[in-house]
Amino acid sequence: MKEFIQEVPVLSNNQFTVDRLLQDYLTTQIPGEVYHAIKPDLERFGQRVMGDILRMGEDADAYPPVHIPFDAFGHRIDEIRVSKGWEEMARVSAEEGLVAIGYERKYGPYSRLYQMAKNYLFAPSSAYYSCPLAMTDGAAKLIENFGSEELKISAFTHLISRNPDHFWASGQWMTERTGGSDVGTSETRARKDGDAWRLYGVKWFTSAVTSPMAMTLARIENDKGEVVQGSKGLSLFLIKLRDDSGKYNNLEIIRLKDKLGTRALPTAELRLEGSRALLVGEIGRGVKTIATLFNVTRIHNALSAVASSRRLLNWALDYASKREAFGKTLKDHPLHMQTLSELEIEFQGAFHLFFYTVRLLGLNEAGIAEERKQAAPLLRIYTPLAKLYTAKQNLKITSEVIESFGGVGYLENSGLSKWLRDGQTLAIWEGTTNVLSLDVLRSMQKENTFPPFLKDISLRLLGLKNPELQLCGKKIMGEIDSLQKFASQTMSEGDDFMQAQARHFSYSLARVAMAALMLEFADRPDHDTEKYRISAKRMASKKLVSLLWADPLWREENNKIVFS
Ligand code: MFK
Repeated sequence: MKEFIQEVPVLSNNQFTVDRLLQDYLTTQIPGEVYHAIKPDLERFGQRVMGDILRMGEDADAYPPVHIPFDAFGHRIDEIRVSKGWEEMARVSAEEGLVAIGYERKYGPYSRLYQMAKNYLFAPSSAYYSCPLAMTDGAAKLIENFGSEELKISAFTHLISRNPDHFWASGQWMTERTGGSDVGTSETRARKDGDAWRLYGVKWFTSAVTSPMAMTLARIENDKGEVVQGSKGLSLFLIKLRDDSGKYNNLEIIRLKDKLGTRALPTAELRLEGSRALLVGEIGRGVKTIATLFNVTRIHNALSAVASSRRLLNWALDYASKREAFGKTLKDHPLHMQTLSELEIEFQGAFHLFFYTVRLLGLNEAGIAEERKQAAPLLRIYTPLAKLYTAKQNLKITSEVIESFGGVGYLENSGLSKWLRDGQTLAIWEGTTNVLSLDVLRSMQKENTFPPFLKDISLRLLGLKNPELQLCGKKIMGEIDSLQKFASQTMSEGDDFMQAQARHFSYSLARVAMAALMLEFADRPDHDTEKYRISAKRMASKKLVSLLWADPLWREENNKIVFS
């Protein structure tokens, strides 16, 4: 009797040419001559991420970094040994312009779409080298906006270099023992030493610690050693890890973190013992200034989430067309197909949410004055929305894809379990779901982002031409009404009330935006839209808005539910 052995599912050897949505999206959002110019590079890169880059990523995952604190003679050396694959990825990132493209701005406002499309192909093959790239991109943007002329030469040029020997990745050391969310309680001190600043303190989570530089926060002491408490006392510093002779800049690696996932990425605890640092931006404006950086990394976070979902779905689709059970392939089982199509629709929504945020970033940086003005408040609210929603959604998709492989999906050597471990970080680093939901409120309260958000969506819905899609648009307009009413009512109930429902509210905004963007995309006459029309209609027919119309007793009730 012939034994049953399953066929191994495979991924296409070109992640660009196989990605119809990505190609259609870029075709419709980028002028023809620009797309014509960048397409060959994307096509080539789509293949490369399944070739040598994938092997680098596999090597990096197989050989996680190791910390060697002392040499044989007892000298403190704090060597971090990383895999060959990880080292090579730094060089490839520079050569491929994965940060540079965003700053060369060769294609004006479309440069960010090009850059992020490339990173979207890269991230799932990179064993999270996407993390240092995200931080490098954020640091570049920060220095471009706030750095002195001297810093633009001594650091910025490295961050955006295409020359692997000149390229620097940057770290972002925000987290201390007092908290990753409550950054305002950070304890690190900055003391003046002649013209320089010296930092003293412990940084608790420092990702990509082998990067040559990092951006970090510290509290400046006055002559009497006193400091201003809270986030208003924090200033931003650039720190180089090593001096010109290659020695550490008065810092010690306490240990590498033993993390659930992203194990290829060297994340350390550090002690700063008088590390020389350069002040960036105004004294006491550290949190506000570093927000420029983390608003970029949050967009990269959404990128990693959406790109991972795509890669995993590609796997699940191939498996569904090969694996037989109950006498037919999985794709011929109605319930399996229903599950996969729901995941695909969710994925498409997240794809649009992410890439729309990227378009806004591009317009905000390189658009004409009017475009910049319009994009600014939208970018401010779409950034936390895209980050918080896609991270959670990726976890759901990852879990479903693993389940769709049955028992094999639960095996370590199927290669699937790592995605669940790695994906969990996307909902934590760069701000948890709750912190980001509160940031959505912050953007509404401080920067009045809600009216432009609603107006932008309404205009997109009102512009629909296809009668079926118009009907869907009408339904969403009704939901926008309820969002508006809810916001004005709850804002007047006070902060506590608004905060308690911030997550439901943010999810509702994200889902309404996803549906509107999908409808608009499906309505375009310039590409074959049947697949997108069906998906958009299905998305629009879902319950998009889910709000807590709580009464004033809600807080007491929550206490009873949780603690009594
Ligand atoms: C694959 C992708 C990977 C990405 C790489 C990840 C590697 C991991 C690296 C890490 O470092 S992970 C840790 C990241 N940490 C965070 O994301 C911090 C999470 N916590 C928050 O975001 C808190 O909300 C926050 C620290 C901002 C709260 O600080 P405060 O000081 O209590 O809040 P406050 O007073 O509201 O804000 C201070 C100022 O910043 C205000 O401006 P003003 O002083 O002018 O009033 C705010 O408006 C401004 N601000 C806060 N968030 C902002 C912002 N401005 C613009 N955009 C924002 N998002």
